Amino acid sequence: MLLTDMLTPTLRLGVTGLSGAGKTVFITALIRNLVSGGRLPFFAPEAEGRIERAYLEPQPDDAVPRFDYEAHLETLGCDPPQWPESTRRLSQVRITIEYRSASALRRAFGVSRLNLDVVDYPGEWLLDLPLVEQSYQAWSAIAVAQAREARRQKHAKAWLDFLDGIDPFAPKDEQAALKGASLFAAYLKGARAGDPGLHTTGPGRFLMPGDLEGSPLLTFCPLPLDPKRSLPRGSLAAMMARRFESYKAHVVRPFFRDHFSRLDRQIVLVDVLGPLNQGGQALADLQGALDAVLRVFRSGASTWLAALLGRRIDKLLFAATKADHIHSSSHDRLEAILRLVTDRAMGRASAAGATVGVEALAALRATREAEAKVGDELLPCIVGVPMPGERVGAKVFNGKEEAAIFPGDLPQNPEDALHSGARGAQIHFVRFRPPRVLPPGPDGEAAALPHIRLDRALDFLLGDWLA
Ligand SMILES: Nc1nc2c(ncn2[C@@H]2O[C@H](COP(=O)(O)OP(=O)(O)OP(=O)(O)O)[C@@H](O)[C@H]2O)c(=O)[nH]1
Ligand SMILES: [Mg+2]
Repeated sequence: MLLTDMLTPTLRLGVTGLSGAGKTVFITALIRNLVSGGRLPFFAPEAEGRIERAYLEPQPDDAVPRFDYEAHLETLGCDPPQWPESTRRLSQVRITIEYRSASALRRAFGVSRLNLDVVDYPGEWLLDLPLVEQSYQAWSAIAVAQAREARRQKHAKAWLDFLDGIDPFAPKDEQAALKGASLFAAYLKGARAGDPGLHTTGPGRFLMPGDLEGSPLLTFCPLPLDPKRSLPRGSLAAMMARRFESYKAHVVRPFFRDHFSRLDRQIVLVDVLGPLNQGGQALADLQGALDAVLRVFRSGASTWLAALLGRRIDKLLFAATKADHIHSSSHDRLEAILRLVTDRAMGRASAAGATVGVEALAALRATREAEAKVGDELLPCIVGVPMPGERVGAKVFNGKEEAAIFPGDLPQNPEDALHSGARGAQIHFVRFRPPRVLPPGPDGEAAALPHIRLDRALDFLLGDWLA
């Protein structure tokens, strides 16, 4: 190793977000914009022409696969363009940025370097964060109550029927554990597939097992228990509790210790628009799930994570993703809803002394803006190619033709978003095809990828490290 490698500072950026929030697209767009010099007028080091070059380093950690940037770009570059698939395993990437410092003194020592380390993982695994601080009994009580809620009950019926037919205090029984775990996993997956806006208590690996497919670590499920009653030795409940603890020890703690405990900066990506499409209940659900996850990141000695944290996250950016689904005149309202949804997490981070930012962004902009005249009124529209099968009224799109869409107005008062009925807010978003990602031209220059405020996000997260 060269001395310069050892002296290069490393910034660990946490990209946090539930499944579908836009992590993989964000990381791909971030790399591409840094490596191929995107249009980033609000990213000061780039705008000031101080970035010499940025490139992907060979993987620093032999045990973790490299983020498959090239494959994601290739997917986006297909004809017709496709979005990357939902992430199934953890991966990591190191981008080295060579830049000239803004300070004359540091410039005198030549080009400076920064390593930027980013991890991508299936968003479902985040649902495991809150488990670490819960006992098996407490988790069971929450999970069983949640499964009985109206929106989830229809998916959970087979598992709830199974629970009604067993005695948690009967002697342990492997077949019962296997059956319970498989019905519980089927419920979580069914709920997710039937209603993508529905968040459950996890465990995340039941939804996205990764390399734990079929592992005994996943043969447990919640049971209807009195949280205050202790579990008799040798009972089914005691066996389940032991496996829950093993899952925490062997799966959850290492995941967070290795990838979340040493973050310097964090961007929390939130898809606010998806739940908005489904109404206030879905938004409240997102609020609850995010709060449970982000709670673990609070500082102070009382959390297990804080105890592990050598470094402290000093800057957090909360970002509402996919802002290209709405006209820019609504971006302020989108930010206001994001503030409401992440209110408590933001409060905790600020109180702990971190700098907190809020932004509506699109890492990869799939639409452009237009105005459509309807009667005497000019409506702010967005124009893009809706994904095949998307509909507006009776119209079903074929994935090939462009359409101008008025998705509706976001509520002026963000509180109203939480209280709207299903599909009641007169808002309807459709998914668009990604923009065409052109291969580099004969001169090797790649065309810049369109985005909305990705440059501001980069400036907030990296700007001062590149000063
Ligand atoms: N229009 C638009 N859509 C986006 C953007 N970012 C993400 N999306 C959409 O959101 C979907 C999910 O994005 P991903 O980046 O795969 O989400 P993720 O957080 O990695 O999800 P998991 O891998 O399941 O955890 C994509 O397939 C796109 O449909 C964006 O900037 N603009
Ligand atoms: Mg992903």
